[in-house]
Amino acid sequence: MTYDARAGAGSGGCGVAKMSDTPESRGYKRIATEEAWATPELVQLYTQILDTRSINDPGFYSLWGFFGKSPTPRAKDLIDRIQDMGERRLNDMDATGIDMQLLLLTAPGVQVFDPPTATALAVSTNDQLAEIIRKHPTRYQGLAAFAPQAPQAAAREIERAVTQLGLKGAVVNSHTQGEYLDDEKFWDIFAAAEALDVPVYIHPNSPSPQMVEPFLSRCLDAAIYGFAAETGLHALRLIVSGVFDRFPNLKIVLGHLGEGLPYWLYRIDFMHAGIVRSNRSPGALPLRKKPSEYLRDNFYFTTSGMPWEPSISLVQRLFGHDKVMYAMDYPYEYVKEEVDMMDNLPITPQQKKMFFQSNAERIFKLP
Ligand code: 1DF
Ligand code: MN
Repeated sequence: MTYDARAGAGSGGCGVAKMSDTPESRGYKRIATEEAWATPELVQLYTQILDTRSINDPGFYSLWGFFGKSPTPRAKDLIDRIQDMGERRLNDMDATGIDMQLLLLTAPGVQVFDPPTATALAVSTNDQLAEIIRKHPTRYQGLAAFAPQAPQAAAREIERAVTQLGLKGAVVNSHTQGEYLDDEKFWDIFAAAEALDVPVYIHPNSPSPQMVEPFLSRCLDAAIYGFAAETGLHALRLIVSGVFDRFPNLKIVLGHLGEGLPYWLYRIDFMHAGIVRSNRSPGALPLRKKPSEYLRDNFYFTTSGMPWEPSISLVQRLFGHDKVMYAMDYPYEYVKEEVDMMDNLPITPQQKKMFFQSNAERIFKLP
């Protein structure tokens, strides 16, 4: 497969869905579960950071630098699309046959700001998202942003967003200023999600400042690989820290088919057992289950940016057809042919409906 995904993404030349392509004719709705949006306010604040270099996060500047002083046409196009929650986005969804988007505030969300700013921004962003969804409840649903920098306030905001605004879970963009959620100071967040019975989506971010340098120097920091290294590490840290022994009903969603972890499971289980047996580190204490069993019991997976049958079928085989959901990753990924490819996955009609529709409806409790 040789195409320029970046040139294709957001170009608008992605083809138009056939008139006959309806949920009724195909037998399922297409629900895309990792779709990015941003408020004008957030874009403005990111622009300020770019102008003043006011944070210490090389990964941020690499990720958002494309939108710097003289943005390319593609950058302008992306920035327009990510903020447009009206006609343009709805038309783009129609053009690729997407019935509903689950909206996630784009990476790194509010996690780069100081705690009070980030907490206030999460609240106002979630209010705006709820308003957008109220206008188009059959086309949009969404997850709550929150600020891990202030864990107690974050837990309260997740509860407010779910119980009062009707959002369907929460999204975190991996590390927060180099910190990971396996630190117990963050666990009120997991307690809230578990009590509300809603998932936490761990969305990628650039590798943390501690590890980004060797990625940056070969331009491997973002979606090409760095996101998966960072986010897979985050998920694995949660597992070996015992988060799921403490919160056995906590549900985590990973995009990009599990950020590489499914492929690694045999080795992770084997090595983890040895590390624990030899008492190698206070950071790796015994767990009730094997790492792979937490991935099976507590995790769900989406296909964002990974429209490739061998990888999709591996994850379905390992964890079951009830654990894998469709995602596009609009507007970063916006390629009609990828939707076509997934329509033609070699699975039964019943499994296809689970993949595109009913898993998302069940896991996110969509209306
Ligand atoms: C990109 C991709 C940028 C994803 C993102 O946030 C992002 C990209 C700024 O390709 O430039 O979240 N992504 O989810 O794959
Ligand atoms: Mn994404």
